[in-house]
Amino acid sequence: MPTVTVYESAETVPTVDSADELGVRRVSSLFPALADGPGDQVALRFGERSLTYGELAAAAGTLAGRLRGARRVAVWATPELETAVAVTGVLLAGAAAVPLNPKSGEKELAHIVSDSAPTLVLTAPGTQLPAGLGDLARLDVDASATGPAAGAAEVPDTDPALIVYTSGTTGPPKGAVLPRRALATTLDALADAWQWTADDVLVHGLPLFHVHGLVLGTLGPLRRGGSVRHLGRFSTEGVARELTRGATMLFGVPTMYHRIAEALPEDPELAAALGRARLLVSGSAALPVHDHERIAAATGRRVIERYGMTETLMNTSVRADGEARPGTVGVPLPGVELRLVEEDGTEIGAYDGESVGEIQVRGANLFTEYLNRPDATAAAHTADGWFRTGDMAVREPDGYVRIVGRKATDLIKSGGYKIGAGEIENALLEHPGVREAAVTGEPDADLGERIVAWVVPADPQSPPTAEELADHVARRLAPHKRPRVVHHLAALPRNDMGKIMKRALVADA
Ligand code: MCA
Ligand code: AMP
Repeated sequence: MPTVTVYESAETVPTVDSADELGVRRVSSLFPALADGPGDQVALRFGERSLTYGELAAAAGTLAGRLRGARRVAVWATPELETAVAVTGVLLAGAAAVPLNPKSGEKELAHIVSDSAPTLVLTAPGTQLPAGLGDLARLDVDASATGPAAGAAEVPDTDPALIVYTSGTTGPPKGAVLPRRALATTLDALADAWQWTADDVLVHGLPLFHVHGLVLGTLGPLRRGGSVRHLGRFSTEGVARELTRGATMLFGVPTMYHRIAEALPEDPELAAALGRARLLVSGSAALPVHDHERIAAATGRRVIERYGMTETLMNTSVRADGEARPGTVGVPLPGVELRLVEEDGTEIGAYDGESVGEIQVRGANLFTEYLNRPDATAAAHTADGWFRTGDMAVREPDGYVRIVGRKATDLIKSGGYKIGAGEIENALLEHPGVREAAVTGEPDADLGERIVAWVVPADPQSPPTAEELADHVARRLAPHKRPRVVHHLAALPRNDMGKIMKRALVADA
C-alpha cells in the first residue's frame, strides 16, 4: 500500500524526477502541466463542456483530496468529462484506477469488481449504476470543483497507476497492472516518435476503458500539456468538424479509418479536413492496405500505424519523420527492446522481410503482472524476462516491423477490441437452448473480424435465434462480444481426442 503524501496546493507538486540514494524510489509527476503549465489553456473538451489546466488541477486535486489513502478506485468510464477528471484525480492521489466499461454485462462486471476489490466507484453525477456493482460505494465526480485541491501524492514510479482488464483465449479477462513509469515511458516515447507537443490538439471518439482511448488519447495530451477533444461517440462528421477547427492529430482503430475511407468519395469536406491534419494515427489492429491507400488517394495524407498491447503499452511506431509504409507498424520506440523468436525460442537475427517469429519485448513500458494471476504472469514471460506478445511478425531490412498474424487462433480482434473465443463459448453454454458451442473469427471489411458462433441446440426443433444469443452474450459480457452470425449444427467437428476442430468450421461447411 503506497504512503500517500498530500500536498497543500498544486504549486508544491513535485515535477522533477527524484530518487533516493539507492536509486530505487523514483518519484515523478505524471502531469507537470497541471502544476506549472498555462492554467488558462484548454486541457479537455467533451462536446460542449471543457476544462482548462487550471480548472482540471482544481477539480482533480479536490477529488484527490477525497481519495487520500485509497489503493484502488474503479472509474465508470463513460465517454464524458468526469471520466478524465476521475482518472486524473486517482493518479494525483497515488492510487490505481480500474476503468470499467459502462456496457459491461453482469458476469464481466462482477468478475472485475471482485478481482480488483476497489474502495469505491467514481462516476458522473446522475449516472444510473447497475445492480452488478453490488454494495460498492459510489462517489460522484464534480468536474467544476474548485478545491481545496490536493497536489500529487509522492509515490514511487513502480506503483500501479491503472488496472486494465484484457481478454485471454480462455477464462475471464485478466487485470493488467500498469505502473506509473509505464505510462510516463510510453507517452514520452510517442512524443519523441510523433513530435507530439503542447501545441497539438487531439481528436478522437475512442472508449475510455482501454489503453488506446484512455492512456494515449486522454493521459497523452495531459502529459504533453496539450488538448484533447473527445467526440462522445465516433463519427466522420465529428472528425471533419474538429480537424477543420484546429485539431492537429486523429487517433482511431482501423474500423474508424475504414468508415472514413468509405465516406470520403461523397464528402469533400472530410477529405479537406484530413488533409489539414498533422498526424493521422491508427492502432489496436491491422489497418488494411486498401483503406490506407484509399485515404491517401483522397486526402494526400498517409495514416501512420503504431503497435501496442494492454500489457506493454506501445512497442513500435512509424515515426512522424519516417516513411508511412502501408502494412507496417514502424520501428521499436525509444527504450523498447524487441526481438523475434522461433517456436523453440531461438532468436531470429535476420532483417529479411521473410523470417517469421513471435514478437517478444522488454522495457519500462511494460506491465508488472496480471492481478491475482501469478500463473498467467509467469506463462506470459520467458525465463530471461521477455514478454511474449503472441503476435507474429517479420522485420524488413531497415528495421520496420510487419505483423503477419497471431499465435492464438482463439483470440479475435473485432472493431479493435480483443475478445477471447473461450469467454464467449462459456457464456453461450450458460444459455439453456445451447448444448455445445464453438466461436471463431471471420474476416469482416468493417470490423476486421466478426464473431461467429457455431451452436448445437439443446432442442433441434426449436433452436435459439441469433438475436436471442447475441442479447444473452451482450447482457452477460459486453455488447462488442456478441456474436454477429450464428450457425446451427447437428454436432461440432471433433478429432479423435474429442477436441473441437475449429479449422473445419467455415461458413460454407
Ligand atoms: C447492438 N447493440 C447492442 C446489441 N446489438 N447492445 C446490446 N445488445 C445487443 N444485442 C448496440 C451496441 O452496444 C452499440 O451501441 C450499437 O448497438 C452498435 O454496436 P456495434 O456495431 O458493436 O459497434 P459500433 O458502434 O459500430 O462500434 C464500432 C467502433 C467500436 C466505434 C469502432 O468498435 C469501438 O469503439 N472500437 C474501439 C475499440 C478500442 O478502443 N480498442 C482498444 C483496445 P452504442 O452505439 O450505444 O455504443 S486495444 C488497446 O488498447 C491496445 C493497447 C492498442 O494497441 O490500442
Ligand atoms: P489488446 O490486448 O486489446 O491491447 O490488443 C493488443 C493486440 O492488438 C496486439 O497483440 C496486436 O495483436 C493488436 N494490435 C495492436 N496494434 C496493432 C497494429 N497496429 N497492427 C496490428 N495489430 C495490432
